[in-house]
Amino acid sequence: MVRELVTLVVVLSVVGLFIMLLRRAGENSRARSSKSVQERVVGSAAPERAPRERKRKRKPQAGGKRPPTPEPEEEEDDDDEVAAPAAREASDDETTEAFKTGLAKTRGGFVAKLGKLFGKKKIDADVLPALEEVLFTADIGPRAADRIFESVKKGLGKDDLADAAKIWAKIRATSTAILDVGAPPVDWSAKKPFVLLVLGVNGVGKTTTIGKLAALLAGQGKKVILAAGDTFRAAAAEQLEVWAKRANCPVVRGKEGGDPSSVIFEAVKRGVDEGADLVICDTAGRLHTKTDLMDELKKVRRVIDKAMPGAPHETWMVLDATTGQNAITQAKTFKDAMEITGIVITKLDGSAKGGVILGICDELKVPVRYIGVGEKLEDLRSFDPAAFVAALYDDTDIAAAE
Ligand SMILES: Nc1nc2c(ncn2[C@@H]2O[C@H](COP(=O)(O)OP(=O)(O)OP(=O)(O)O)[C@@H](O)[C@H]2O)c(=O)[nH]1
Ligand SMILES: [Mg+2]
Repeated sequence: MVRELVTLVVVLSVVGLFIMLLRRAGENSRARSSKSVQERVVGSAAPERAPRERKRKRKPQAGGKRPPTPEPEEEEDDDDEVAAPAAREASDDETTEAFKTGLAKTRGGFVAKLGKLFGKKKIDADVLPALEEVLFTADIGPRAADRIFESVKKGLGKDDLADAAKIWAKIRATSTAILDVGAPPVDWSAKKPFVLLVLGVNGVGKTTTIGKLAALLAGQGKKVILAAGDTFRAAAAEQLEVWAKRANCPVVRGKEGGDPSSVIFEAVKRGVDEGADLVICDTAGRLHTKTDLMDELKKVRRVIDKAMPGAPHETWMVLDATTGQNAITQAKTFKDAMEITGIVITKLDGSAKGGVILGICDELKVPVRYIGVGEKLEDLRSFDPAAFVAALYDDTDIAAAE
């Protein structure tokens, strides 16, 4: 009996032990399976987040504009919106209207006289001598005057000369042909940095034009460096610095009375080292008759070429429209002394002699690149021969211009 009881206890203990072992095994397996779920959650979350993080880092680089920020996608869109208006091209109508404002005085001068001639109820071939007189006294230079006059005289028959619209059309076509010297637009990205040297006589508007141009190009996202090559007086560099602040670009300047070549050399070198898009070099005003000052300019050009072989890529002469035919003489003599690749005509807003552009293009065969129509930052217009001619000879409101 005792033996049977002992056997029962042993069997029960073994069974209990077995059940306990089974429970432990079950708990272990649950614990293992819950751990593996946790691992999967973590493991699966990681690849999901990774691409987003990569995307955040990559997007600003793709734009190539700015370092990564916490919300780069939105910032980039904002920037594009801000950048767009600066880079926007004006429509043809806007350009013509803007030219008309700048040419108000010129339109009140010889253009108004033409308007009076052709505005008569009846016109005929007898209009020719009067046309010749208006053109030759119009500050457009004798060559341009002759070219326009001959195109009307030889290009129109007797009947055509009774039609004011046909005469205007001939004048417009010949003027456009004179202004279109066949130069392609300037490609600022053709060189890095693109070096532009600006010269001209005293007070024509070189520094002002450089300031306006720097603002225009910096507004399009270009990195511009200015060179204060007018070391003749301290005020010149200070004036350029004021413009540079407005345009938000650096200026390289030297000591008053120092060598302009070394300042310009340093600016071009800096442009090369820093990967700038443009270096625009200001120079002191000078008369073409002063040999030593013209030699100084030649030295400036040689030194620029040392800092960057092949530079300057453009040399622009600034001319003041209010000086009329003097501007043509200045341009001709400067061009004889050195290569001039572009012209800027300033102060058209204050001059009745805007037609001088015709004479300059006809004599020099150098393209007019910009015109200045005021003293403010925005008063620089890219020159478009067709829009200029349309604005100059717009006869729809010729009476208002008289
Ligand atoms: N109305 C008008 N004034 C202008 C224009 N461009 C320049 N000016 C003015 O002309 C004057 C001379 O301009 P600057 O830019 O100093 O001329 P600059 O050729 O650099 O002169 P220098 O350095 O002394 O040879 C300033 O009073 C300018 O504001 C223009 O398009 N219209
Ligand atoms: Mg100046």
